[in-house]
Amino acid sequence: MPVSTSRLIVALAVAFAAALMPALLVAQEPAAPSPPVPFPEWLAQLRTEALAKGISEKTVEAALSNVELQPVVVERDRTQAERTQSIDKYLQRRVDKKTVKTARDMARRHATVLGNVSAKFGVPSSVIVAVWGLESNFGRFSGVRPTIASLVTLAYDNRRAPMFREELFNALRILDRGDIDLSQMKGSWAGAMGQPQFMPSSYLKYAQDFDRDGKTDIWGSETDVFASVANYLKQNGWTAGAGWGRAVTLPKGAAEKIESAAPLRTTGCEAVRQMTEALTLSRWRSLGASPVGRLSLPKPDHTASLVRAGTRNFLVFDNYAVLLQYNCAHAYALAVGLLADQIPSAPVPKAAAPPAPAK
Ligand SMILES: [Ca+2]
Repeated sequence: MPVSTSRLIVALAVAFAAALMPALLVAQEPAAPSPPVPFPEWLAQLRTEALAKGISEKTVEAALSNVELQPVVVERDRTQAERTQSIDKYLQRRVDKKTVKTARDMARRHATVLGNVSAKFGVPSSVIVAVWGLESNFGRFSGVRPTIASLVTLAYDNRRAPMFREELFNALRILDRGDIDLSQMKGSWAGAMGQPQFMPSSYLKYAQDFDRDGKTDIWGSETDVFASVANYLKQNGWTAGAGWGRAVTLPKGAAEKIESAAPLRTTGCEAVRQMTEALTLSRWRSLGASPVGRLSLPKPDHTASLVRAGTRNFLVFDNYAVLLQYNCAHAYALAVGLLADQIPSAPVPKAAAPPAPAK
């Protein structure tokens, strides 16, 4: 992997150079830069800023008076690149038989509420269940790290500190709303919260109180979780009834033709820049793309981009880019799509379905 390899090379080069240097020079090497402000001082500034932003004194006091830095958070953040694995392995592991079975069981168990959510937001229940499965193993593991302490740590000691500082203020706003108790506000070491793993800013934008109990609870209410996931996808452009993509095969030697017909995109997050520009399906067919399995491709004038993922190729539609908005990694978006394809969608209740367009 390029990141770890380059780090290793740098580390080896530094060690080698150090070995050649006279001891005196090595001793004078500056230490790694430490955060410029001591933590207690930094925290005091943070508290003042939170109050100035209109967050209540009660919340600031409860959340920040005894907060401590979490060394494990820093460690995880610094080593995450090294822990990634190949996309083929990831897909094998995340979309295995056991996960598919659990996903189907969950879709059946929650069929009524999923049908209602799907009717309101226009996102298939299979996709909602797949996102839920990938994010928190169907709500069984949504993270045990205290969100405030994780975000404080990342905002204090991190190269993306401004982003995490903003997320910390958002987390305090959520506490202020009374949706969740401080002791229950938990998630990943990186600040992603609850069963859909929303960052606090996503929670404030997209989370839903679909069971109408007055609390938007993405930690404990499956109904709220499903509606929050569906609303996230809808607000980011999910098109009802359009699917996400298909696995395809390409003929040998097609690479060159594809490269000139459909160059890689130049804007967007890293995963988007690894996708080709969109072409019509009829153009892809003329380049030799052929769907794998029994699922046929949609209408010939539908457009799609090519994603090369490990040993497999996929033609993906606009909804795929919406999955990348949730988590910008092909391993993730493909796992969601491939898992969703194996989950029958709950029927959308007629009464709750949007009215048919007038003739
Ligand atoms: Ca609720």
